[in-house]
Amino acid sequence: MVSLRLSFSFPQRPGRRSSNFPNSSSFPFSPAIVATTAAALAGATAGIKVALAISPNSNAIGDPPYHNPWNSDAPLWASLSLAESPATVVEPKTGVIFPSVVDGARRLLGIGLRKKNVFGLKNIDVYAFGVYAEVDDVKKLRKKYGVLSDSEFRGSKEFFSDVLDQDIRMTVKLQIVYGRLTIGSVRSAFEESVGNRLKKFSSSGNKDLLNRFTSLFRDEYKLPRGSVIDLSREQGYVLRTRIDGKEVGDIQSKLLCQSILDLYIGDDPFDKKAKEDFEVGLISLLQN
Ligand code: DAO
Ligand code: DAO
Repeated sequence: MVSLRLSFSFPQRPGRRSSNFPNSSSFPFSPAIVATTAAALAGATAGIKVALAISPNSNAIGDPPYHNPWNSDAPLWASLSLAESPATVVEPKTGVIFPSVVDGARRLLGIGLRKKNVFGLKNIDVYAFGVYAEVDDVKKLRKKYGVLSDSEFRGSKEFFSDVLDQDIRMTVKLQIVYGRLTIGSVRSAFEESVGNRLKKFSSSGNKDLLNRFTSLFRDEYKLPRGSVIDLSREQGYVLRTRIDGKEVGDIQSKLLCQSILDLYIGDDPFDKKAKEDFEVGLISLLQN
C-alpha cells in the first residue's frame, strides 16, 4: 500500500532548544487549514493512507490541545501500524511532538506526561515522554510466547515483567515542558523516583548505583523548557543518557535499566494511559 506522508517542519526560534515544540511564528498554516487540506486529500485518495504530522498553532505549552483529526480518539497504536506510521505524533495536552521512530528501529508505542505534585497544592506538568521499543528485540519474545491472543497476553504478568527485565533495546524520550526546573529539584525528584524503584527490585547496592547515576548530572547542566533527555537501554543492559542529543554517560546495570523503565511501564507508572498504549502496541508488534 502506498503511504503518503505530509510533514511540516518548524524552524527553530533563536534560543529555543528543541524543534519539537510548537512554534506558530514560523508555521504558515493554521490547524484548520491543515486539517481541511488533509481531510480533502484523505477523501480524494481512498485506499491511500495519509500520515500527517500536525502541531498546534500555539506558542504556549498548556494552550488548549489541538487534536490530530486522524487519531484523536483512537489509541496511539492505531496510528502506528507497522507498515504505515506517521512521521511524528503529538502529545495532546502539551503539543509536544515525538518522532514515531528513533535510534534505528525503535518504535513509539506510548506517550504521556510526568506530573509532579508540589507541596500537596498543585500538579505541574514537568515533561512529556515517549516510550519506544526495538521491533526486532520485541519479536524475539515470540520464541517464548508463540502466538497468544490479546487477552492471553494481557493476562500474562510474566510477559510484561519480561519486557521490563529482558535485554530488549528501548528508549524513553523526555521533553521538558516546565520552565523553572532547577538541577536541585531534578536531583531530589529522581533520587526519590529512581531510588524507590531500585529498592523495589533489589535489597542491596542501591546507594552506589544511584550515586553513579546522579553523578552523571553535573551542576552545569541546565534543563530549560524544550530540553530533550533520552534514557535508553542498549544491548547488554547499558543505560545510556543523552541530553539534547549529547551523550552524558553509560552505566551498565540491569537493575538500573529496569528501575528507570518501571517508572513509565511498571506497576505504578507516571501515566497509566501511556502504559496501556505501550502494552497494546507491544502485543500488536508480536502478533504482526
Ligand atoms: O519546586 O518548582 C518546583 C517544582 C519542581 C518539580 C521538579 C520535578 C522534577 C522531576 C524530574 C525531572 C527529571 C528530568
Ligand atoms: O521523572 O522522576 C523522574 C525520573 C527521571 C529520571 C531521569 C532523570 C535524568 C535527569 C537528567 C538531569 C540532567 C541534569
